[in-house]
Amino acid sequence: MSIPRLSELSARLGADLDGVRERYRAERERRVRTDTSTRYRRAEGEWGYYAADPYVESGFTREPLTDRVDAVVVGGGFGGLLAGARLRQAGLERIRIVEKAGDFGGTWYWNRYPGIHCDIESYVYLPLLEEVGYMPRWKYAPGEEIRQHAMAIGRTFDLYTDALFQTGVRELRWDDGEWIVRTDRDDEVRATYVVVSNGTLDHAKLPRIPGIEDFAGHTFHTSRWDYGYTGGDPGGGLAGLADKRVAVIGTGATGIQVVPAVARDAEHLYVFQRTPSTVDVRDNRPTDPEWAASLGPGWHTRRRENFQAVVTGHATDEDLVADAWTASGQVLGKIISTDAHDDVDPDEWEQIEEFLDLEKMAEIRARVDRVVDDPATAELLKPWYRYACKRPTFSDEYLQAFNRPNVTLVDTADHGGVERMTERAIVVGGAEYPVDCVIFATGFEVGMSDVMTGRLPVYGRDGTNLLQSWAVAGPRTLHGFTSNGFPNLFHLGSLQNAPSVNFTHVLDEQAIHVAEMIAEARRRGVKSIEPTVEAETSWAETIGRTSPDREWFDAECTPGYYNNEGRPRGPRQTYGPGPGPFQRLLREWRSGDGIEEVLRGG
Ligand code: N01
Repeated sequence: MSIPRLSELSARLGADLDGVRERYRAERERRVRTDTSTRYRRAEGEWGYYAADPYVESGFTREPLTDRVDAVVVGGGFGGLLAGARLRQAGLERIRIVEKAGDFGGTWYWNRYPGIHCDIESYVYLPLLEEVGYMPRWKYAPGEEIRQHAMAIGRTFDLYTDALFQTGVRELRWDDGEWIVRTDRDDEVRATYVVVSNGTLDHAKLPRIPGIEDFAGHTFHTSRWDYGYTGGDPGGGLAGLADKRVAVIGTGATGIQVVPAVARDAEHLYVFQRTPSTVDVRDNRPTDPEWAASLGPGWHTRRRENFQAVVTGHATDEDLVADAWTASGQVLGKIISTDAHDDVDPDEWEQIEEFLDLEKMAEIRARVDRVVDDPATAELLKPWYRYACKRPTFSDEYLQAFNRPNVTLVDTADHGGVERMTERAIVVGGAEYPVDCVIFATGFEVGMSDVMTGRLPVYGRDGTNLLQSWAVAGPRTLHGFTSNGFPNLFHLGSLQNAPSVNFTHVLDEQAIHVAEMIAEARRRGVKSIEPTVEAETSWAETIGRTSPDREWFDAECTPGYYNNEGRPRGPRQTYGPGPGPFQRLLREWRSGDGIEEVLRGG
């Protein structure tokens, strides 16, 4: 993909750049919140019922376990499953995944709302397809198919045998050369290695809407869909809503998928929007059996590497996925770090990117006009911000839902969101909308693992508390995985690492890296995997030097979780060149002298 020249772009667009910038600024101002710290509450304590597991019977009990395994993996989502699978391939025998849900699947276990699909192509999103021998049935898989695949990984790699479900890890403590893993069921499991992969979209957020506790109708969060109330299943058929007035609050990636399903079955649906999402083309289709049969070994790795290269703006001759994500590769640079344009003058690239962004956003808004019949509703659904300010979304049903007579869009931007709830209604701008049911599509605490929030305390050598040891100078890791003083403990996730939009790919590369470090240590009879302080310092410098400065960009975006609700958040702590170069760096480190640094203590 070649980069268009600036002169070509400005001629092509003839855009009123200042006018658009001014409009973006004005739309942002409408949404800036001054009291952001109090806008959300966690679904815990007296709000804990919003987080209760609807998929298991309550009252499950079992005897506490006291035993010893090779590895404990904290979390049974794709990160934990990939860690388990790669450790199994590395020859570990006793692998215990500890998961607070009733089964594997992570986000796909919890999120079963109607309409749920993965918006990344299934052939690159679902991991271990060749190993499990599975071909997804759709280009964009429904959530249940993804959950089933997670369970199939568990079976294929024999991860059920030692798994503990409905169990939360409470503490990790290094003791005499191994980890003691304590859980909320009083287990005390000793493990040589611990891998922490407890997710970043785990804790549901509820807005602090005044009067929320007065509402006497039915409410739930999308990540705990109440099919007992709505009827139906993730495929739809919500017969229980036929005589109900329903409110959906939130129009992010979840709201976009939920709204069409509820619109089909509810007597009336009110969609409460604060910021419209970008809604791009979906074009889902069943898997072509001939294409599937034509794929040779290694196709999955090739395809997901190609996807990663294209969405990070790296010129490639082919775009295998060819969808709305890859078409936007050149304007995703503010979401996924990349070194793809390092050979262009940075100021010139900023201008080129802004023009490309402008073009993309104009296309997104033109689609709203084409699809939505009522011009006033269409106007409200148009996003006015730069593409990478918010998580892009994709749907061929969402905008169409607003053409139905039983669907009303209620814009809340001028009121900082839903203003108030009463016993029977939602209030915005003084107008009351009586409803029977309120569905919160208000998202999750994002980007914070339980280790980083302190929910999961970790004590290393000499009882040092991991979070406290990072309190002064910030996180200290080698490549985001390991820390001095915390031997044989590995983190998966985004910290001091290189995230991307296809997160299962990122997690798999991380799981492979951890498993290969452990395999090498075992080959050499080395007991302890732990970086030196010097290696951590050097990595912190690399992160500090390369981590992208997005403060100015974030400051111009509408508030949302991508820009920390509009508050400055300091350096991003990611590896600037991006996921491809990071994965290459890890491979070279493993095959070169680098790995010597962490293998100590034989
Ligand atoms: O959550 P969100 P989500 N009054 O935080 C609104 C992943 N995901 O569950 O934008 C009115 O994005 C809020 O408004 P605003 C993906 O990574 C993936 O939708 O802040 N509205 C926003 O519209 C995604 O990014 C898939 O102005 C209020 C919404 O609630 C992440 O999950 C599918 C409000 C929250 O949106 C989270 O997405 C689905 C109030 N008081 C999700 N408070 C895939 O397919 C909040 N809002 C891979």
